[in-house]
Amino acid sequence: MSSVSAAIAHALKPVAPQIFGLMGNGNAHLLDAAIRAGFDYTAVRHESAAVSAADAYFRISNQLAIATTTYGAGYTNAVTALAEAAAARTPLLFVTGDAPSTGLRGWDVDQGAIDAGVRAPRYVVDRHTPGSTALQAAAHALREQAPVVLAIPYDLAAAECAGEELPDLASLACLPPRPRLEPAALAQIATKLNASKRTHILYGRGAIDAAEQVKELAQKLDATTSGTLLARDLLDYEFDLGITGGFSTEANAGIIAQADTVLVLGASLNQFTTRFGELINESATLIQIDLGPAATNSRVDCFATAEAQSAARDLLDAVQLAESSWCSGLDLSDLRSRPAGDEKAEDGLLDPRRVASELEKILPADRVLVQDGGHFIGWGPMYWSTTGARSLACVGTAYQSIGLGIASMVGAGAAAEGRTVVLAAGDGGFLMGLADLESIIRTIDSGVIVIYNDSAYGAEVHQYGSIGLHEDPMLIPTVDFAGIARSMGATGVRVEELADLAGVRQWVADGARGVCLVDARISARVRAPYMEEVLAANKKAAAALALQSD
Ligand SMILES: Cc1ncc(C[n+]2csc(CCOP(=O)(O)OP(=O)(O)O)c2C)c(N)n1
Repeated sequence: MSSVSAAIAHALKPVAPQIFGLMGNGNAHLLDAAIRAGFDYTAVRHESAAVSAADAYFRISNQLAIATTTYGAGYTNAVTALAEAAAARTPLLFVTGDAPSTGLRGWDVDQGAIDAGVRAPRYVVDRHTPGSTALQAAAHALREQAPVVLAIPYDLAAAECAGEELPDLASLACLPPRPRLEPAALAQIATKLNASKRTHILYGRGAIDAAEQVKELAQKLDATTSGTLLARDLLDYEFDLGITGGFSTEANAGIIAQADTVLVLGASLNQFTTRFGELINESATLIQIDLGPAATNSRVDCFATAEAQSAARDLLDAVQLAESSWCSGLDLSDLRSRPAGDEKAEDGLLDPRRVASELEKILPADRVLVQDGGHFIGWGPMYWSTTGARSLACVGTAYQSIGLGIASMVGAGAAAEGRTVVLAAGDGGFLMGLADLESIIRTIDSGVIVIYNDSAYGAEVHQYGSIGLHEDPMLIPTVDFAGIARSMGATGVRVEELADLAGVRQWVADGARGVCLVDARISARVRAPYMEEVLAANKKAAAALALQSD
């Protein structure tokens, strides 16, 4: 005889041995069983951190992790992070306590309804087959690339259960065959690519396992390439232009605008990637290949459903060696250069671009980058390098939440394999995630937290202060984050002058061990180029609306 919780732990240990969690009545037995079974358990201080850490763990390691909370209040504390994982399609297993099987108590909520509301598939264990149900949930997460909830009714957590025969995860998780290009679509796209004189290949997260194939296809087509934010640094290719869309350089965008054919592999072509429609020349042919059933941008001329790796391989066989010499004629000398600004902006506070570009020279190069959301979000991808695919995680951007990126550092740290984890955050988002600064300092071997501290919810100042809304709700009293970090045992460096970065240099020179928090006192006046694009698009939309109502 074993308990339901022990059976779940026994089944999941070989599948997802990493747990992030916070205990309570609903998961006390599960955590006891998991720790006895030898799971790697990381305690966090707010339940949303459990889910965000498991989310980031997958994004960096490509391995499934478990998040666990108690029922009711613990569960609802995690819901925003669960909605983010669902929107971002991150596989993880959220093992949570739930109301007893006899019905809701005063302190329970209908968790099934909430799971459905955030589009998280849900499995509920019973006392007969808890291990099999747990494995089915894990397999579902991997197969469908989704966060899956495994609910343990309160009255069953410690209940006895008889032994059960466990299914084989590999057969449960077996991916359905991923779609290949239909012959007619393959021929049609190959014809368009053969006719092209200046081809650009734009790859996204869906092409992250297709680096070799994309590079070979680009070489054969004499094509330039670029990646979306989440696929940056994928290719080691001399005509790769780097990051595309709102965070690209002007030189990069100028080259993409010359392309007469753009092949998009595994990218959804959202408004940031397309620079609100400005990225791709109006006369260019736009081809999109993605897993979904239809084009995700109305500008697409030719769409085909297929998985990126096989599509690139099939196209490689189908296209002719290009005769053009577009790439070799390009001037790439200025490609990565960006304005770094002076030390200070007009208000006497630091220019964030300069802070970011100085930090690029100081921080250890072997790094993983995690980011929260906010106006600052462009500075990291624009000024900091990372180490290949799966070295950048932006937990929160799919659901457009701030605050989740802070604890994502805990999950990225567990997956970083010796690399330094660098977190970029604003003061607003960091205050929201502050509870887990303790988890970060306790668990990260080598980490840097850069806070772009502008004493404001800067994104709101740019979007709403700029159109005359009252700024009081947008402002934050200046917080001494370096002091907070020191009080919790980390290194804290307040940076008001570039010379203050000497404290960070020293931390690196001392071996870059533990956590160094950089409290960068930046100006809110330096607006990121992507924000200019957002504001211009907002203005255009408002003008169109005004015209309609005239
Ligand atoms: C949970 C949540 N609450 C509120 C918002 C609205 N919001 C978007 S950006 C932002 C400001 C973020 O400020 P900060 O973290 O200081 O970064 P900054 O914009 O100053 O760079 C806010 C409040 C949100 N996206 N998510």
